[in-house]
Amino acid sequence: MTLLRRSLVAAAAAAALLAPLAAVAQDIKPRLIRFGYGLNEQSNQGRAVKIFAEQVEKASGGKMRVRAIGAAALGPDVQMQQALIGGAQEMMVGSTATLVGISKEMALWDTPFLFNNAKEADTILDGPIGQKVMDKLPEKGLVGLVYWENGFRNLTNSKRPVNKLEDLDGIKLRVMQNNVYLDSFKTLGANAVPLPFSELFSALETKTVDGQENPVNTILSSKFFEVQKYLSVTNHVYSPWIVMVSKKWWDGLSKDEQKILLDAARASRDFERKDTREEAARALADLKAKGMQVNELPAAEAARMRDKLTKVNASIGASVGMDLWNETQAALAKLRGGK
Ligand code: TK8
Repeated sequence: MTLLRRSLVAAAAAAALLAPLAAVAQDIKPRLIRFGYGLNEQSNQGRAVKIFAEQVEKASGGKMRVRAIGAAALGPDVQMQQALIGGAQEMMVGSTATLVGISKEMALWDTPFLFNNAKEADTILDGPIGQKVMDKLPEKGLVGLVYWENGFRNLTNSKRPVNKLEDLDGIKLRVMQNNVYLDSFKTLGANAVPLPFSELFSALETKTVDGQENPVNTILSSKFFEVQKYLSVTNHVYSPWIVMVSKKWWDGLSKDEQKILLDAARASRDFERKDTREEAARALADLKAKGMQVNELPAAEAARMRDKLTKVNASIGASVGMDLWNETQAALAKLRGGK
């Protein structure tokens, strides 16, 4: 054989070999899931996204890969929600409160003092009412998988301890981009300013705002203790996070792939709630050790705050629908009445 002929034969043989390989490679090219979140990697949110990612990769035998992208590197909650709707991003976890502009029923979870404890929150969120609220998402281009715990929210600021309602007067307080929060804190006398979470640390640092409200876990993991002196324990609302998928993308998955995601989301939820509660139990002591001055509101003042805050309830009922509102109140009454 001439040299030319030999190399032609070799090339043909190589092509014949490579063709099926290319087809196989196409087949096993993993599905990439860009999973965005707002807090940093060291937070309870970051830890739980990691658990989710590991389970998805394992259960799919590496055919689904999760690229976890934290610290709002894909944008704050509201921007990621739009990216999911448009199909430019596959998954995210964020506050239900920032989702209300898209799905008004989510405002149910903004109700001040709705839940008395974590058990009530779990029961309602994981039960038919939580599902009903989540079921409103697909018509908006989103699929909700599970609720995680952000937690009961507390106030911090750089001006003074909040011991009574009047101490909030004129405090420039960052709130989430959500009308219930805006109205609630205006009602309490604060100068409420909506801002995305990703801008919060520097807004506190530069004193663009005096204070904010978030669960103790976030106050710790986002290092707000570096720029906030006073922490007032108010537990004014229980704030859930919601794990969501782009519906555009979800609809193209097989039933098996969807099940892998749902199973992993449920496992991550169980991990996340346990981890968050363990961290919350030590967070106050940690924050004190880091120099924060912590106070509990006297009971009479807490009652005044509660009284003022629950004035927004009527407007929440109107916007989520009175059926859903009444169903929730009835379910809670039943939980509290029947042991
Ligand atoms: C993180 C936010 C955060 C929320 C807030 O993206 O904005 O204060 O509590 O957890 O969703």
